Amino acid sequence: MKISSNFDSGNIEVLDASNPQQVLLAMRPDLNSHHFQWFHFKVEGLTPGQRYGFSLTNAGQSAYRHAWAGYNAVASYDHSNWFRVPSRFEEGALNFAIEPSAAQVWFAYFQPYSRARHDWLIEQALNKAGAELFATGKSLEGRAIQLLRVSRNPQARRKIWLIAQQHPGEHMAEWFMEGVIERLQKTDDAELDALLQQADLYLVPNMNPDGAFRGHLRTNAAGQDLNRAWQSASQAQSPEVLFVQQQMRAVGVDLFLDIHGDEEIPHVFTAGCEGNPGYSARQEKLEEEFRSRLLALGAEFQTAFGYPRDEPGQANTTLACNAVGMEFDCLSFTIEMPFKDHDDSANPITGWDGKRSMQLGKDVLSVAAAMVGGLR
Ligand code: GEM
Ligand code: ZN
Repeated sequence: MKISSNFDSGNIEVLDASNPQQVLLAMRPDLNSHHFQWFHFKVEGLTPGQRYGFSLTNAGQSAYRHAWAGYNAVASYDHSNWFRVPSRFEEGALNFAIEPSAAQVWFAYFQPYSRARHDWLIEQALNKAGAELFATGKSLEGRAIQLLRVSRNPQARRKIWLIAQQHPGEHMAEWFMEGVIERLQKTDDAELDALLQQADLYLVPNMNPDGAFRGHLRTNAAGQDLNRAWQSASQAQSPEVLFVQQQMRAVGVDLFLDIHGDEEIPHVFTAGCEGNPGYSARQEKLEEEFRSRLLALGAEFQTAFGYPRDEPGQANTTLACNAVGMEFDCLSFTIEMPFKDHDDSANPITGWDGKRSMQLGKDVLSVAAAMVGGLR
């Protein structure tokens, strides 16, 4: 058996592979940071039908160590079709086993969104969705951070921003963006037409390419959590955020959505700006309208479960959602998708996955279309 992780978003260390029934593994922390939770590795040389067991021995010390209960790892024989493998969190380790039907299998924390697919997605956006490359930032390690603009009416007044995967292990976020970009390729979409009559879209499909490539959970190559850098972005520590902030200040923002994944909560939910200094009744009404419209259209979404609401004035304004909502006095949300499943419509075979993330992206465009006239 050969175990490898020296590829895009790979992350695993092999501690002891002498017993194929219980291969001992460990997740590697983010560079210059103590966070870890993401894993992604390939196992080759398997005998189909035989049982193999794997143990992530340091799961109990991970960033969200309470998140493993009720979590099942994902696996794939072709790195394209992913399925859940029953997993158990016991004595600080996450254990799962497989009787493979092929000689090789990949395991991951969530269906990975590769850099190769990212490059393809940018091409799709430019060649098929009518997007233009509005600006390109650079990560610390020199990877491109594309800011796409979709502008179909020169008179459109609203600016709608969607950014994804500030947290590099939250791969569902770029799947969501793929859904957005796929819908933008439709030619007979009245909602989309209405939206783009009034608004330009600004899309950043991947905010943290270094972290994603390195198999990080939460930080960039400097060990900086980008979603804590929005009051102190710097070229040295967080050029990824600095780039987007500069573009936002040049363009303006009327609606901001920051796309994330949550390790613990088995539901799709939003987090808003209720704790911001200056949070207004107007913003509150817009937040309520967004949530009720997303519910009403039957999206995989709910409002019963989520983060505790911030007390008035107590928001952490280093977060993108809060910083942008405050600076631009606009509707601003963090959208959270689960690593586990959306229990309101659970699918034990796949759990929450890329396809469902894509659909949510499409559904959110419908809400934006319905609300675009009332954003200001
Ligand atoms: C969070 S972001 C959400 C918290 N937002 C509000 N408004 N309370 C983070 O950055 O830690 C979760 C995530 O990473 O997905
Ligand atoms: Zn996140």
